[in-house]
Amino acid sequence: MREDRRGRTRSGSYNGAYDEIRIEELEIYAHHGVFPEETGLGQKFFVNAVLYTDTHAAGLEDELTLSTDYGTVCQFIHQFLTDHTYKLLEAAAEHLAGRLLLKFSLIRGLTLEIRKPSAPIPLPVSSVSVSVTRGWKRAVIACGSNMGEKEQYIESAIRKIAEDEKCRLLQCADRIVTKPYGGVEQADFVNGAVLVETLYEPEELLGLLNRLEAEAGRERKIHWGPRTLDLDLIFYEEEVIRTDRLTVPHPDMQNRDFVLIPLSQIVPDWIHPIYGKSVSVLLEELEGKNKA
Ligand code: A4P
Ligand code: MG
Repeated sequence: MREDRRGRTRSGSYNGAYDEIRIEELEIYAHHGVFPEETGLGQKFFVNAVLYTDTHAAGLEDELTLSTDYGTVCQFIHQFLTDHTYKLLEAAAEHLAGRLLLKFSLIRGLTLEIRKPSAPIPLPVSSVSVSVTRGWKRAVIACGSNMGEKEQYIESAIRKIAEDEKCRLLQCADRIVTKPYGGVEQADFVNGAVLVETLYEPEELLGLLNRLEAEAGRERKIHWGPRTLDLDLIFYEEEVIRTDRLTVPHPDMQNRDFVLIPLSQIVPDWIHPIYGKSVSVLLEELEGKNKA
């Protein structure tokens, strides 16, 4: 369940998009396949797409510029699948889905199916297909620095995140100066946080954050020690993730005012998926504990 931008909470949405534009059985002659006869001669493909969007304004105004022109989308799909050659339907679907989401800004998410009715299988099968669902996901990233030009390290990281084509910066908290947390004696930190929407999966987003830390000359010497730049993934949608490389929500965020203060400015109502409490409530509770 989540709240849409009209203030209601409904289930089954795709990032606040409850409406669908459907494209069915778009026929395209193209050259995707593993076998030489497929890439050489080519064959027919059929594309089905469900575009998750919000058609409310376009519907009320009866105005195409407020919606996504399905004709243009069909042309785009046709052009893409004839300009490129992929061995796998998985690759064709993955790359096409990403390009559609980058090109058509009102599409929040999509389900894309590419079907091959004449796949070279020596058995009576009417068709094979791959279907993927992709879309813009919301994520919250916290940033910190306590070495050198602290503000500049943070500014530059936020600029690079905003410039990445698979990220859109939605909100940016004010920077705050904080005392070091964690028992290591070190200089004060500058902390901040941003809300982004992204086409990256969580591990890919972590990869981007780690790259930006490396570009800022970050060295991992002392756990919780001084750093030019620290970028932590705090939330990724309502997901709870525990892998060797990544824990989301960040496991110590509820104990850190330098995370909760910037978050309370940009996402005060975001519900922590494990504690079931909003960021503002977590901050109130932490402030209560710190006073006690
Ligand atoms: N990792 C797992 N989950 C995540 C996640 N959600 N976001 C892994 C980012 N990274 C995640 O992190 C070690 C590994 O954690 C990463 O390689 C990644 O795969 P690190 O940043 O290299 O190690 P670290 O910073 O020494 O440890 P840690 O626990 O990440 O420290 P934090 O949490 O970053 O805290 N005091 C103030 N006032 N302000 C601060 O910003 N920061 C810290 C460091 C200590 N005290 C502070 C501040
Ligand atoms: Mg870190």
